[in-house]
Amino acid sequence: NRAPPPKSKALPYSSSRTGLVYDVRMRFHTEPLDAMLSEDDIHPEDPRRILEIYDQLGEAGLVDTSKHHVPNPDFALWRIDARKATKEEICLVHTPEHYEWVASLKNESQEDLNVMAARLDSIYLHPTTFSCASLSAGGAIEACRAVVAEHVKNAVAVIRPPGHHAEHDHPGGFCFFNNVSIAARVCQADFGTTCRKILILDWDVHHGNGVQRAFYDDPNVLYISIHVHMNGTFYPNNSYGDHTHCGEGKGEGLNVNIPWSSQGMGDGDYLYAFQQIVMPIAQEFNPDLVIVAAGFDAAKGDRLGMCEVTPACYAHMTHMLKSLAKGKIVVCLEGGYNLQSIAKSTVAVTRTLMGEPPERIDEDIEPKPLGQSTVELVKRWQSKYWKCMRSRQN
Ligand code: 6DK
Ligand code: ZN
Repeated sequence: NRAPPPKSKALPYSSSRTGLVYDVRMRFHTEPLDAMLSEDDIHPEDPRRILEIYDQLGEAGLVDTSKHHVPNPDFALWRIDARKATKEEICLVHTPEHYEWVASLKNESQEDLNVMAARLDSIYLHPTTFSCASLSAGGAIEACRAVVAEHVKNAVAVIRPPGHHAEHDHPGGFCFFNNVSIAARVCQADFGTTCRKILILDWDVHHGNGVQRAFYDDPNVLYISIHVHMNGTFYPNNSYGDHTHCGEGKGEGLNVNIPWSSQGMGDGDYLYAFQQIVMPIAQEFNPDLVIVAAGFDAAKGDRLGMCEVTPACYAHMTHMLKSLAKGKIVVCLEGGYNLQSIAKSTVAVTRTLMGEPPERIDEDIEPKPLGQSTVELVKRWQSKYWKCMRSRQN
């Protein structure tokens, strides 16, 4: 029994189109310049990430980048206005104390913010952090609501700061509010039985500890994450992302971690994990909505992820996910730090959402031995919970 969400400007609907959330105001949150010595020191979670993606969507002719709020029927993407998530919405996932702490940052000096940030885990702070994080969560909410209400066919939310590391009571890994988790909870609250079961598929190269924790005992949200997990030496540097974490209580069996024990994984490994684990389990779960925590830091060229995934592979994964939930899929940006890689990948994903067939992958797409052994290990663990994971031979 949630209060009605704040009214957004009434736009006509276009149930056959792909929606796009992008709002320039999310670019204000930025690492203070005095901490920066050279180009190499620029913080990876940089405002230019969403700008470059938006510019390349414009160059591809998918959106009219000259007008921000006028729906232009000559362009393929349908704009969805972002708005700030409300306290009530954010507190569906976070504690009131955490919300108030993020809100209080707007009143601090940059100097004090730097001192506070130094005590936190992989976080920088800025006077606009609260407003950007609220818009980022609100952008994810509006994208999901538009898809569930069938105002658009599916959607992509080009948002920052990211969210999947943020837990109920603390920030972490460049994240403040857990955008995809909040959006999932809001949709369940607002749409009830038409949006009960939600799949959150996380292909960011880092484990989404915050999403896992938010839904660990939840019977209605399936979290599947594919990520690098190297013995505590890869962010978030703990063991929660290993294959043994499968959920608890009523959520037992509804948490699926696919942890690569090394960097360098590529299209073959991701497509194999999708064919062998993600799609069979997702079909058996049969979600009403799919939300992708779409970090593009497993992309080729990313200095944090050091993996090899191509834009065509992201398009293929999107294409497979579109077969679920009657096509109700929302792609929300998480990480990804190579500006060219994230923009090219987002354009490929967006074209796929719009209905273009994914580009063919000519490279060898055999999984590596580590890809195969990881998939076998996860299948064995998950066979306790999923019929489709029990191979017929055994
Ligand atoms: N810090 C994320 O991509 C966030 O999952 C990843 C957070 C990694 C923190 C550790 C780390 C650096 C590296 C280089 C320079 C400065 C800090 F949440 C997402 F954004 F999606 O590598
Ligand atoms: Zn990441």
